[in-house]
Amino acid sequence: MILRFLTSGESHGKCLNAIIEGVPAGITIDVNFINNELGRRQIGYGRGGRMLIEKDTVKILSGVRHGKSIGSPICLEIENKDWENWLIPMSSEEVEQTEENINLINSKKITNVRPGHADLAGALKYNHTDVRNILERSSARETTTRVAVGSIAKSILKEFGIEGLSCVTQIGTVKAELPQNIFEHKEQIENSDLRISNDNAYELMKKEIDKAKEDGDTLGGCFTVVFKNVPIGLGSHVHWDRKLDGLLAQAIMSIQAVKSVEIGLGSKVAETLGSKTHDEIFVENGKYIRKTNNAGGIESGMTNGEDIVITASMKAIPTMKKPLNSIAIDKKEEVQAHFERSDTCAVAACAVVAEAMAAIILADAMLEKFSHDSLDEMKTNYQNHINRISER
Ligand code: EPS
Repeated sequence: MILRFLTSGESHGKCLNAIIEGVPAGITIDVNFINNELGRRQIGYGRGGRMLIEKDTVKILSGVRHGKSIGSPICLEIENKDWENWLIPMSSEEVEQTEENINLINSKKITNVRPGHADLAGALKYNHTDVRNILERSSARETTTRVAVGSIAKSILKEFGIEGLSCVTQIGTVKAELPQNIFEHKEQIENSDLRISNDNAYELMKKEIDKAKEDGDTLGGCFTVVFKNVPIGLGSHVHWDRKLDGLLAQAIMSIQAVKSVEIGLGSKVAETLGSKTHDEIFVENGKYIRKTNNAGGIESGMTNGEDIVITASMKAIPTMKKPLNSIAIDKKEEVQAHFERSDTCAVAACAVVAEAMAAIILADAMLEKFSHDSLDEMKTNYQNHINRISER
């Protein structure tokens, strides 16, 4: 990858960080845009108490001068406001062994592993007796940094008119329609705290979330991410690890609680005849066009100029107020799983994180195709590519 990044930070640690390498010089980096993206991740009917504590905002520590990237690594920092409540249990330094401190640390120690979370495998793998050492990093709080990095990727894509948007299509058993052109419904989606495009399913979805909350349970769902104006020829057919659909699927599958990722028709290809699956090719005003987009904008690992359409499903969050049966790993005794604080439903937030992950992969593919030292160089190469295609 050319656009590489690392993130660090625990859910209740001091802050979250990201270092992003490979951003060309000359990209407009607007701190308000990044903060707006962070805010979009925090919205969602059914989210928990943590979102009332945090108002995620970014500090840009390096790589940007006077609002433009300079080609050096960009370092981002997002403060955890909740850190103030965790100074002793999450201290990076040794703490004085007073009775008060020991009690504080012990009160935050976790041994009752949560089914469905990283707790059991993580504690055994990393040889921890306190499962908090796993929970802190496996928490979906980590997705804050992905959205921050994604907003830098979106800033690169924006220079080429490439735009992404997500829309929730299912919460629990309630389905909402995916509009034909989701960009025409952007305002409605952005104004909906469930990220749905029209109100028909809204009350039913809310009811289902309320019911789960009342029962101490949690809920999953589905969402779709669409990117438009993506040029033909990103990715490659020549090798497995250069196929863009594979890269997008990995990036989105890596988001906490995501259990399936589909592109275009997705699993429906199994039941659809070839004649109804493949998007026939036409020429209109000298341009190659399709009248359908079952491929979701990708054929044989390469973009074909149509919208990139990715659908994913998220499982219900495993931190539950009404806990499942589990085991305490210190005594191997039957217990109820640990509950701290949790969201009842975070599908809308997950959709925003998926937009960010898809943006990172698409921006990387743009840098690979059109060079990556400066935006000017990239734009020249991009225009040559577009001209060459239109002349054929
Ligand atoms: C989240 C922050 C977390 C959780 C949630 C998502 O904060 P806290 O643990 O302090 O409440 O609210 O993550 C989970 C429920 C989970 O199981 O990972 C966030 O910032 O999105």
